[in-house]
Amino acid sequence: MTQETTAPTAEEVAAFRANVISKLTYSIGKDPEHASDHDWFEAVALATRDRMTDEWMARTRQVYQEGKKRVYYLSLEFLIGRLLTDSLSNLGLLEVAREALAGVDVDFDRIRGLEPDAALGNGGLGRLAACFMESMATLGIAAHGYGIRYDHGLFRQAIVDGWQHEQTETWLNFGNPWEFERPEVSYLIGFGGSVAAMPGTGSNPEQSRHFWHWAEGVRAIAYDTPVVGWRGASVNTLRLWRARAEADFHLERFNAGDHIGAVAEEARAESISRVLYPADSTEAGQELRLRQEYFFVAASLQDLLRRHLEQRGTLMNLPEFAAIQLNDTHPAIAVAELMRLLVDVHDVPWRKAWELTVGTLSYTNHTLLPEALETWPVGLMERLLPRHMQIIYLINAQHLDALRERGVHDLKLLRSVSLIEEDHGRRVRMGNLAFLGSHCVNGVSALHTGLMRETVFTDLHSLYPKRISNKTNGITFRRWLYQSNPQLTRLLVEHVGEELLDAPETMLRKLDPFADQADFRARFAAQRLENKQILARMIQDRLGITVDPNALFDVHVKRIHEYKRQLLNLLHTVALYQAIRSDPGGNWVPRVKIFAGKAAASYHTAKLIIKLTNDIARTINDDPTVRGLLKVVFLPNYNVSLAERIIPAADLSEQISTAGLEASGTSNMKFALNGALTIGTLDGANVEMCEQIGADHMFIFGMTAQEVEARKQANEYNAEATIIGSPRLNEVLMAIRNGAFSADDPARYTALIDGLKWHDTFMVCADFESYWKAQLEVEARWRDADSWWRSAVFNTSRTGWFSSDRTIREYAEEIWKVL
Ligand code: DL6
Repeated sequence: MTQETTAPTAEEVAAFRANVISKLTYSIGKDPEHASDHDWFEAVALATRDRMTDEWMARTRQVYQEGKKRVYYLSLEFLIGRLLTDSLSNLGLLEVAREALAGVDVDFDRIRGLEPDAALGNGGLGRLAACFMESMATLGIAAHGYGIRYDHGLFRQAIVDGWQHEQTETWLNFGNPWEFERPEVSYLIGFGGSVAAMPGTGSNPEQSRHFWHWAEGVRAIAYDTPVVGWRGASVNTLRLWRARAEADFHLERFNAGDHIGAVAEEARAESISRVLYPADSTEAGQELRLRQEYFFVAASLQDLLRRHLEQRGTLMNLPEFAAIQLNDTHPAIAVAELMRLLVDVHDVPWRKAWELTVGTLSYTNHTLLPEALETWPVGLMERLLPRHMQIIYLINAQHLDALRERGVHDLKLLRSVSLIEEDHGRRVRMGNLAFLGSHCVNGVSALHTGLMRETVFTDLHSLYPKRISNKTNGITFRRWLYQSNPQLTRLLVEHVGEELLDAPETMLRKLDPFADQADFRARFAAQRLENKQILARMIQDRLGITVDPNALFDVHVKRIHEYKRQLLNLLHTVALYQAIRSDPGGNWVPRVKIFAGKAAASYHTAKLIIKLTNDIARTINDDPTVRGLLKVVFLPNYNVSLAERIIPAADLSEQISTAGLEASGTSNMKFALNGALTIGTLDGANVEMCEQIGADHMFIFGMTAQEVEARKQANEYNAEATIIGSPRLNEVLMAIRNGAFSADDPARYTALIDGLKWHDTFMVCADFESYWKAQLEVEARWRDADSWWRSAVFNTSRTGWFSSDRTIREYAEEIWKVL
């Protein structure tokens, strides 16, 4: 598929081929006869990077000359995936590259599959950052992403005997052709030590500057990756930091026989960028995690202040020319670090420094889950970042004083808005720090933002009522439609024209009338079948399971977490299995249940849910009575590239979190854009999808967030009674509990099922019957093909609003003030 407006000319193809061969020869040192597929991949990537570089430099010069305001997106995660198709497609060179390689007998599709996924993120939050980078380049916003260049990204998931095993991810084994190492761009980052007031700067803590005598220095080295926008609109920079020891290797110690000690310092420093922190919304990390957060924030702030000073000569106008977005609380230490740099290093008076800090920073909240709202023990902060702790105390004192001056004396309220949590040992609340240090705080869906105002930030919101706003997430259509689903893209372009590619937000709506045309629906269904056949082949190759592409592909792919309720889907799977077994001759809708996702390494229950999925899959797939009417598949190692294969092949998208717990979700948007129908709760962005697409074209079920909350508050939820009231649910739970799927270890799921009976924190049982009914509606709709495909078309045509270009435009206009 090409997104190029015209077919490539012979000259373009020849020129690109010459570039590739030149890279192969002079950068890789191979001649075409002896080049491996990997050599070809690298040569094409390098040639593509060259095409970006001219524009990148021109763009950098232009931003400088025009004195444009810059956006800095600070994120501990960028879930990039592969870049080859993305970059070529955005440059309009996809077909050029394909033809250029075909001319030397190299298959483009084979070599693009060799690129490792850059998995520098855990899930939605990291992927959002990657989509935002692409949208900012597309919209011509001068932006820099800042993060960490982890040696090892998110672990590779192997499934052994049904259990998840974590294996080291090695994306850098063959180098990274997209990046430029910048050894000359490096900063020293301190840790530990002590703090002293600078002599002669006064005893008032607000007026005195301090000197931080750190005990340990770590060097941050920059690596730059160009990020190109659609049709090469502009090229921005993703700057990732790698940690190196401050001092060179200790040759004298080594020569004296201390071979380990000589490298210990290097190992300690480099561990900061060694591995992406493996947990996601579970117990947040300890010292190393805090070191990572401070490391990348400190390097990024030094870097951007240097750039600003070089260009403007003063920091007094920082908010006018720089907007720094904190992606979750992970970079929240930026509030204290920016204050430290301004006050201690650049001699800015405290109050002015605070005004500049708040004016420059803004913060996005991505979760209300208490375990993911970061807090750091005061003791750890004092030991690792002593000056920052002083600054945090001072910010807090001024904040609480100001409130008292405004007549706020309610102790409960003052305690809740304090930066220090006193109840469970003294801890610094990073969410409150980010809130106070930012002029704008945003949630990621309308429901989530409302809940932020009503729950975690209710008191801060009452004091700063204008600070919170909503910016519903979005996805880049370039990757999630044009590149991942060329068949559908081609069909859409054929019907509404090339303009669709440039303005999908408005143009997709023009497809609405086609939903009522039978031949269009047939072609829409045909492209899906093609994608399903591709996925079916992959399932056969990877798992040896044969699935029928004509069956309903019911897909649940995302991180494995109790609140996302893969367990609810499994209960439905077993209920369906039991129903088919008791009436094997019934008129069943053939279904393939497809699961994929990683569990945090330390999250026992999530890992058990993966095992249960595989146990259920084995039992059902081996049972001849179901005659293939139901198949269950768990595809290992879910990542961006696998998502690009699965999403275009899905008929049904499972978005079934307990209402109020999924901040937004973004895979929900990707599925809908590709024409899958959603079965989901009124949670996160599902609510706005319902408004855009229409509830008739989705299967909404379950309790609302308000109902969930009301039940919790009333303390009236009794899962056991619910189970007793539902013979179907009871039978499913008993089967799992009694070892029907785990004959080798019949007690394997006892605790899991008893947990549902006694606590059911995520209200799985409460929503079961409603989910079962919604699934019956799914089957009824599937049988009525006209109605199904009509809804499928509406899902695609009405998802334009969820483009990350729309989201970024909102950030740019309302928060960053750059458009
Ligand atoms: O905003 C991106 C993404 C949302 O779509 C998901 O709903 C939400 O769970 C995720 N949040 C996190 C937060 N984890 N931590 N910390 O990943 O953000």
